[in-house]
Parts: sequence; structure tokens; C-alpha cells
Amino acid sequence: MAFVEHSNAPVEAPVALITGITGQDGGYLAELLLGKGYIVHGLARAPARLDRARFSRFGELRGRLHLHVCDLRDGDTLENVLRVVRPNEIYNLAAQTHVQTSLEDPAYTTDVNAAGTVRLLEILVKLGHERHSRFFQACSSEIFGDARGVPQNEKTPLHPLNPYAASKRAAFEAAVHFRNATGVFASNGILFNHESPYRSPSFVTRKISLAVAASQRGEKTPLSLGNLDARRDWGHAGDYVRAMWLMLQREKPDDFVLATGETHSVREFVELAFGVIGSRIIWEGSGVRERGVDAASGQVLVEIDPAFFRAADAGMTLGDASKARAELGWRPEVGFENLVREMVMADIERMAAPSEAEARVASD
Ligand code: NDP
Ligand code: GDR
Repeated sequence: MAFVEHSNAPVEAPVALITGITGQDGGYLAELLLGKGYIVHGLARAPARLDRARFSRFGELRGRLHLHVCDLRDGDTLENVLRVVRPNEIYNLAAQTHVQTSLEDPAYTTDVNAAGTVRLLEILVKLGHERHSRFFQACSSEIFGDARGVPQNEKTPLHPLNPYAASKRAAFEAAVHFRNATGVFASNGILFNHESPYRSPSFVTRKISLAVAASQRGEKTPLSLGNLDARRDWGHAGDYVRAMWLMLQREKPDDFVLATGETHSVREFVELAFGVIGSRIIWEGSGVRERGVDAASGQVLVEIDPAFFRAADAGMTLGDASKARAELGWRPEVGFENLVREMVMADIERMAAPSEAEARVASD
């Protein structure tokens, strides 16, 4: 795909600002944009978080990025950063991203995810940057709520089930409003789940890949999970950040569902992941007494913990990304089996040589 310059962007070295650069997608996107010759600025919410992120993909790129410490709730600092950086492209990836946390702290989630997006858009207009800066908003398939109609696309009615989903709906609508009312080039990506070896361990896929790697090293404690039959449309983060970039290279802003068009259960993820280390799981019992047992040794590998069930959870997501395919020429390249394998192998490698990984990051 050829690089398409914006009509009003500098011919060389476009400038991008990524909020949430220390997160999973922030690292992949920074890497993509650096590879395309961008000058990349990133917002990180506190200096201490930068150190915590040293094993993220972001950590490996850190020396090549311009970093600004700023919380999305701090409008004054946001304004200063935008005034100084004058980005051609803004990717708003920062968010409180955990559904369960949003149930525990809905006000904070709304402040960061919904009001934070409005703050950024408002500052863009206040600074008169609306013709200079294009804006990508990371929205979520969570806005669809329970799968009343699948596959879900840009026309599916919104039915958020939790404060995280409601905050992402508000951010989505703010981007549409600013686009219509002020002419800001603002586009929403309605992102279905996407994972990678840089996923936070609090999400189920990474929790599983870490447990499989630990099991391979002799760990005997079973992996505790909630609803094994929840189904997700799981893709690879690297594919999704490519679509974010493509969305900002279009002539006109628009909203796109980004999804693989396949749905798999947590149970399937577990089976494939343990399969990477040669374990075949047999399921015994039912309900909260269900257990996943190694077919060869009889060892219990998986157990159910009701604490990991959610009061309101989208039981299944399945996206229809045909608009992105037709208009962006985007299609995901990494399939489900390869995603699972990559995550498990990465955790096996990290556990085998943690000091080597540390040395590599320290020398950057
Ligand atoms: P992560 O949870 O990995 O990263 C979230 C980022 O937001 C981190 O850099 C985090 O900083 C930052 N952040 C959190 N709170 C604040 C705050 N108050 N001020 C400034 N920064 C903050 O998420 P992903 O990379 O996976 O997701 C990127 C975006 O895409 C998010 O908006 C998410 O909601 C959305 N999305 C992701 C999907 C997925 O499956 N990955 C699917 C649908 C939507 P710190 O490192 O300090 O914690
Ligand atoms: P999700 O991701 O809520 O879809 O949000 P998560 O990996 O947390 O859950 C996926 C499904 O797995 C079920 N599940 C468990 N989940 C966790 N975290 N831990 C468990 O032990 C467990 N057992 C079963 C969940 O109930 C759920 O059905 C992600 C985030 O990236 C959001 O920011 C993003 O918007 C959505 O994806 C699309």
C-alpha cells in the first residue's frame, strides 16, 4: 500500500501523536509509523508508568519516540502538548480498557474514555488545528453489547452493557459530532478483540498463554477461568493498527468495523494453547465443577472460578468488516491458530530467558 500524503501535510516526516503509547496497540502503532518515516510523539500518563512498560513493545522503541507525560483527564497539559507538537495525525488509544474495572469505577472510566476524547477534540478546534490534524478514535465492539444480531457491522444498533461500553459509545458519538459540526477529520475504528504477546495479563488470552508457559516449566497450579463458553472475534494487534493508519489516509473521515469474521470460545483458545506444548485437554464435570484435565497425565490444568464470571457480559462477538475490506483494502493476516501459537511461544521464551530480555531492553 503506497503512502498517501494529506493535501495539507508536510511532504516529509509527518508527525503523529499516539495517546496510550505504553499499551499493546500503542507499541505496534509506534513501530508501524516509525517504519513509515513518521516523527512519533506519545503520551504516557506518569513517569513511573514508563518504567513499568519497559517489557512492552513500546519499551523496545522508547529511544526513538518523543514522550510527554500527560493524563487524559488533564486538559491544560493536553492543550500544551497539542500546541507544541501540532500533529498531522492523532491516534487516541489511551483508555481505561478493562470491562470489570469499569464496573468498579464507572466515573473514572467515563472521565478518561469519554470526557478524555471530548477534551482532545475540543482542544483541536480551540487551537484551530481542525484542518491540520486528523483524529483516530479507538472504539470497541463492546458498544454492540449482547450479540442480538451477528455478524455486527457499522449499521448494528448500539446496546452497551457496562460502563466501559457506555464510555466508548460516548467517545464514538463525540467523534461523529465533531466531524459533522466542526469539520474535524475524525474517524472511529470499531475494534473487535485483538491480542498479541504484548497483551496485558489481565485479559483472558494472555492469562492463558502465561499459564501454558508456566505449565511447561513444571507449574502445577491449575489455571482458573470464568466463562469458558464466551466467544470472541479475536485478531492480532499488528493487523488492527495497520487499519487505524489506513483510516487516516482516506480522503474523507468515516467509521469502520475491524474484525476477523471468525468467533472462537475461551475453551477453544485454552485447548489450542495447551496443544502448543503437546497437552491434550479432556473436559470433566459441568458448571463451576468443570475441569480441564491433561489426557496423558490426568493432571488438572484448568478449573473454574466463579469470581471470573461477569454479571453482564457479551456472550459472543462476531464482526463483519466487509466495509473495511472494500474501502480500505484491509484484511487481517494473522489467523486464530497462529495468534495462539505466537502468544504461547513468546511467553515460553520470556520465561526461559527473563534476564536476557531485560538486558536487551536496558541496552536500548
Ligand atoms: P491497553 O490497555 O494495552 O493500553 C491502554 C493505554 O491507555 C495504556 O498506554 C495506558 O497507560 C493508557 N491510559 C490508561 N489510562 C490513562 C489515562 N488516564 N490517561 C492517559 N493514558 C491512559 O489497551 P490496548 O492497547 O489493547 O487498546 C488500545 C485502545 O483500543 C483502547 O482505547 C481500547 O479501549 C481500544 N480497544 C482495544 C481492543 C483490544 O482488543 N485490544 C478492542 C477494542 C477497543 P499505562 O501504560 O500507564 O497503563
Ligand atoms: P473483553 O476481554 O472483556 O472482551 O475486553 P477479556 O479478555 O477480559 O474477556 C474476554 C472474554 O473472556 C471471558 N473470560 C475471562 N476474562 C478474563 N479477563 N479473565 C478470565 O479469567 C476469564 N474467563 C473467561 C470474559 O468473560 C469475556 O467474555 C477486551 C478489551 O480489550 C476491551 O478494552 C475491548 O474493548 C474489548 O476486548 C473488545
